[in-house]
Amino acid sequence: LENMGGKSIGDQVFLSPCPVVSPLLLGPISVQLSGPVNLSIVSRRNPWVLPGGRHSPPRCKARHSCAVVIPHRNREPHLAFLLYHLHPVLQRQQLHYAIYVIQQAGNQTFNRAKLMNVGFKEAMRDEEWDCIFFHDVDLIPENDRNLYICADGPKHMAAAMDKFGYKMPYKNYFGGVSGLTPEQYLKMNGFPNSYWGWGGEDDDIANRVLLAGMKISRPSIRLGRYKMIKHKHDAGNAANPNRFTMLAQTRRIWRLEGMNTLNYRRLSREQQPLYTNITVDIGPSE
Ligand code: UDH
Ligand code: NGS
Repeated sequence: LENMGGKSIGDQVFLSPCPVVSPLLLGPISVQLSGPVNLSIVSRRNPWVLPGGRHSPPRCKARHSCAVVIPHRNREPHLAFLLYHLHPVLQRQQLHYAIYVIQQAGNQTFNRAKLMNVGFKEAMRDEEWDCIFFHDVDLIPENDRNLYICADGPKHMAAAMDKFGYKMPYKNYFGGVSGLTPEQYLKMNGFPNSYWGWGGEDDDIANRVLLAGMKISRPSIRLGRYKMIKHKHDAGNAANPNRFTMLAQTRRIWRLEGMNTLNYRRLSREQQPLYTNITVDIGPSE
């Protein structure tokens, strides 16, 4: 047991803290976008993941915990592909973690930011996570040294996406994957609930970060690399024609609308082998 990094006192096993830098990290990851992946393949390759998609390092006490929230509807092949890559990355980073998939019920217009607010609330019911990551289903990390650990300011993880030539498309881009401590998230009153359809909600979130007096933190372009699974616009997620008018109002609105006005109806919550599946009715757009 001592060799495994633990001490036994009575029936309890006390593990020593994990190393500051995980010895399991590999650096760049080759992400092959061809070939079929399904959830049973992912389960077989991740035998130590517990129901609900939870995991802790087996031989040391994790220094950091995180919940990963994935807003989702009707993208099952992408979800399997993301889990195939993300579970091993989080394990190599020696994190204590759980993955939450937040499913929008019905076929009303999609609302990514509201689903992420729901994910925050649902994840925090389970545990006081150190950090909550908000993760598009189609973005695959390409370097496991891009750590799923929070920073001094809200962290934009996807600083270098392949579709933007592995650089930022514009200065305050905050889309794709981001991570916030509960304190950072609450300081900016969470995310807007009012962006129905594609576009603008990530810019609103970036504005909230700045308006709440925080600074965006980012990994280097070398580490913050993500590959996007190519896809077409989804049905039910047409571009939001109001997004520019709405963005002009963030300064006035952010304290009044967000986490403090979130309402939704939870339809189900299941512990799947690789993730916690939460289906919600977030209402029709107003
Ligand atoms: N999402 C779903 N289902 C939907 C819509 C969105 O699960 O029907 C989630 C998913 O996590 C996705 C995220 O919301 O990664 C963001 O939506 P998106 O991937 O549609 O947005 P993105 O900006 O792509 O990545 C827009 C379509 C680009 C089409 C380009 C055609 N060449
Ligand atoms: C901006 C959008 C963002 C979007 C980004 C990248 O123009 O929501 O493009 O889009 N902002 C507005 O529409 C106000 S992408 O190239 O991924 O389709 O994330």
